[in-house]
Amino acid sequence: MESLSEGVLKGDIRSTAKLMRYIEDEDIRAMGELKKLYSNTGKSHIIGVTGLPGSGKSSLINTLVENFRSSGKTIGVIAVDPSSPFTGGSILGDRVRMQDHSGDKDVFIKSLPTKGWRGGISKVTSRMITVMDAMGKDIIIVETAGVGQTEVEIKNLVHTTIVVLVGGLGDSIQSIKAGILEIADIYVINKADIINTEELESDIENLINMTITADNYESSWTPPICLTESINKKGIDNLAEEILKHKNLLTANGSFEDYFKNKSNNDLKEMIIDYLTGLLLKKLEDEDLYKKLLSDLMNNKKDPYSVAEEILTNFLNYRTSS
Ligand SMILES: Nc1nc2c(ncn2[C@@H]2O[C@H](COP(=O)(O)OP(=O)(O)OP(=O)(O)O)[C@@H](O)[C@H]2O)c(=O)[nH]1
Ligand SMILES: [Mg+2]
Repeated sequence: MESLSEGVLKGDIRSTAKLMRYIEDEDIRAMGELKKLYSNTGKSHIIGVTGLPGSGKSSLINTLVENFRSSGKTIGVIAVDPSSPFTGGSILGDRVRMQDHSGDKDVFIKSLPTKGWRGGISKVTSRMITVMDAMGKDIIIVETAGVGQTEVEIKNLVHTTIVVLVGGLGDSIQSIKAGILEIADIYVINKADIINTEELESDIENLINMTITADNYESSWTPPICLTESINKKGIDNLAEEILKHKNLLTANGSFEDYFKNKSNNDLKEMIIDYLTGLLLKKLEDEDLYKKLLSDLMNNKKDPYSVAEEILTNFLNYRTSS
């Protein structure tokens, strides 16, 4: 019988979906397949699309995919969805907004909930990228909402980071606080049809100028600002061009390949840390001192912070003196 990885390499949707389910469930069977896929990776251009909830990321991706498809590129999309009723994000929502491509076998869309990952969302996303890369997708787009940690993590997961903003309402100031602006390779100001973009544009220009004059600025890339109306499909050709320019620069200066080396290194560390954490905890729990301190904690004689400190100190002493 054909293995899942063999199916993935042939572009089989059912094998791919099944392997992705194993990855989501942290099913050990995923590892054997991922091992076999790794040598077929390192070709896709990975693009991150982040920005505040509701800024139009999914609509923009939908339109971008159409643009890339018209030039014959195959696409994978990973939508990390906030799954919160307050942001309006939902697995169904993203499917609906990207449904233009549901009948296209060269577009593979995978939605992931943000919540409930033991090992963190970046590990699961990284493994999904491996699968789509091995599947032969030319371009892989990762959508994350800029809330919490994810927007900073996305920078390390992709080659090209696109930050989607909307003018008005002091949006730029909010975003600077959230730390999204610093990570942009390309700025998009979306909904240009309904909201004035000038103020935000000049704010971003100022920010870019500040970054360029900073002493530590070494890059030869100045982030462009693209105005879009994703629902009217305006400004998308220009955005696609900027994405390609960025890819060409990364390829020319070696960063395109470096990304994959860093990814391998991160995947290695993540797997080791996962395993070691479990192993160490189990060993610690077998220690008499641990049991005693745990019982003190349970009897309200101690607080968890002091106990943790005592355990770690003792454990480290034990390690260094032996
Ligand atoms: N007028 C206008 N509306 C837009 C534009 N782009 C998106 N929208 C609308 O904005 C709303 C949010 O769009 P989404 O694409 O779901 O935004 P998102 O950033 O993916 O949202 P989350 O995934 O929930 O964070 C939808 O109702 C879209 O139709 C645009 O260019 N102009
Ligand atoms: Mg979305």
